[in-house]
Amino acid sequence: MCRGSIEWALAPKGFPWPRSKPSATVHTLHRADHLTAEALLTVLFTLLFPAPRTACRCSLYTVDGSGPTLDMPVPSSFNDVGQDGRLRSFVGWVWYEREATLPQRWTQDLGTRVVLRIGSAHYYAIVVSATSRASGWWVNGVHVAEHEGGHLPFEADISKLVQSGPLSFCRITIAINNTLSPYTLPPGTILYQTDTSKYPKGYFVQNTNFDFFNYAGLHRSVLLYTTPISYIDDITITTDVDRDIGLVNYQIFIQGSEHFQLEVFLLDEDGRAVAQGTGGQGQLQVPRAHLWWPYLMHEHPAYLYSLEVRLTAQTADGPVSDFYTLPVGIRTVAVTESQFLINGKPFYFHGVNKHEDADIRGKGFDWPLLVKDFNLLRWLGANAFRTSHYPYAEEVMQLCDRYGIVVIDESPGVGIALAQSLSNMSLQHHLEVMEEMVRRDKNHPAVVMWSVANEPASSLKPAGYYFKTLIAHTKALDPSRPVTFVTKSSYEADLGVPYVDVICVNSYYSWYHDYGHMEVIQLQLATQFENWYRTYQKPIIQSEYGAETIAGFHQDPPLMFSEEYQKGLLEQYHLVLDQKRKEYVVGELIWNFADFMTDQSPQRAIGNRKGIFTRQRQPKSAAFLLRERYWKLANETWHHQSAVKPQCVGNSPFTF
Ligand code: BDP
Repeated sequence: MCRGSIEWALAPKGFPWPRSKPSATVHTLHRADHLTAEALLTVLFTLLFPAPRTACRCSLYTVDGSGPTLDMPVPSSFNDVGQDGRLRSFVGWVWYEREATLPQRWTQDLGTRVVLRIGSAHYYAIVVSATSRASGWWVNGVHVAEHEGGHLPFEADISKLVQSGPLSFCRITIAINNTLSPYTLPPGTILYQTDTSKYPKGYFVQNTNFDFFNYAGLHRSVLLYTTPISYIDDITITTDVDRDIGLVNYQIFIQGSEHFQLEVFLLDEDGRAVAQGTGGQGQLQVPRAHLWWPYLMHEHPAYLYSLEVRLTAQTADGPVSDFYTLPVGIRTVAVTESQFLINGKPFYFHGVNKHEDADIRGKGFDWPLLVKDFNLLRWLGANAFRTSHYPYAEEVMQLCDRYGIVVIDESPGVGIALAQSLSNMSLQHHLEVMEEMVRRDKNHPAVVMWSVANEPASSLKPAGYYFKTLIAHTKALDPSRPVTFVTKSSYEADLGVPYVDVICVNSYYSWYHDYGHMEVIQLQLATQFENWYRTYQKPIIQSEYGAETIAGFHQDPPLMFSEEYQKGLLEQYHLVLDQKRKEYVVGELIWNFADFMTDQSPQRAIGNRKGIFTRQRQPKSAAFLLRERYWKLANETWHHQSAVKPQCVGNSPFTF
């Protein structure tokens, strides 16, 4: 497979988000914000898929590239852009390919390191690159990277390849397989149907235990960027506060040279240096620090300093310099028996669960959609969300930092239903996923807690060891944040909850149980909270609750699926939440922010309709109910001395 002599790098240790900087250029293969002229010429990848459906990874090596092709935008899921139903439900390998003309300096200057960065390829990806136009695609290519898991970035150093010949040309081929197994995250199974009286020969379907469509493709940015050969590979920031002094602890990792000097400056929002240091690790002290506060908790939320890191390294070819700027929010997070504290003040999560999901693009990253969602969150008075049920795009996390939207950052550990998926093999992969996720998101002040899974089979016997190990590992990777997973097991049976810092519990009273009977919600919900708290004395978040609602369906008295029923159910939950938040309930996250696509089933009318917004982001009646509640909660939890309180003014988008 590896037909070249290139030294290829699999997901190096660090790789901070590439930002344009004096020592680096970013050349995106598709996005408008960094686009160069060459990239504009071809914005479409070609997707090729073999006609017979095959779930076998090895078909990659025999396929000759024949078969239908179509132009494919990136980022996007491939499923919904075409008119061929077979592509929508396709399971197996697809190939993305495109050519890029590189700036001459990248290919001629051996002191430049050229990196290919893939934001997300769902699910399994093999990347091959070539600099020759000879023979067809996939031939003469050099294997540059391979990655498992659809929601986290990976990189390959392709310098040697692109600098090996006279051409400023590079072809990138990315083979992606969306087949899931009991050992992938999320897990899935392939069911072969062998009864030839009912199914054609070789027929199979892919089954999953999670409730969202298994969209696949290149979901996030594919970038080419450069650094010098000696470069800043990773930065870890933790912050603390001592009276009014902000403490910023930094650790910087360098690659490509053992002899270097580092200078570090912390700039405030006006660009003034407020602290400085030298060396690979240290502590910066910021007198009268502006803290990073969540949205609606302070009149100046989300204060971000900038950490400027300047590297001067000695290499065989002389000195080189690299430069990186990282936004830094100074804040603390702590958990007591009954509270979640941010900057020492009780924080109540009033927010949503989301999905990366939209018409046509599926799980493909889309700036207008993202900005719309943030405007809706702020309109709603939401101060938090959970990245149900996988890590979201890096741009999402960046906006959370900027707007003060607090994040429970969840791994793709969703649908862990079989004992096999709690095996050592699965655990090993899950540990690696947490490493990738913590490495990617550790410096975001908005991230206040890790969630390692959603609704796993946590009452099965292996779950105790699995979650003990997984949570301990995550804490070792990042001792500065609490760790949880989201449970739907009973308080008596759950074997993972003893290891979490905060209990996150999902329940669907009067929806999946006692459906139609809203009168039982208050009793059942109060019992749920009391049982968990009596057993563990840990703060609790109602991490999901909600009701399926078809926008425009009205029934009074309320019936299931009507807007009135969704509102009525929410109101019943709120009555109990209002009692228990005075004691130990520290948050409520509605299921779901917006309607989203799922597999087809008799329970789903073109997707899950529990959104308070439609998939097109239009409000159902419940959105207005929730908005009133969230702004009321915001007024109660406003902590700054200033008398100015947040206000929800009519329908104005500028509500603070
Ligand atoms: C919860 C799951 C979520 C589902 C939701 C539902 O965590 O992924 O979409 O149920 O059924 O149990 O709507």
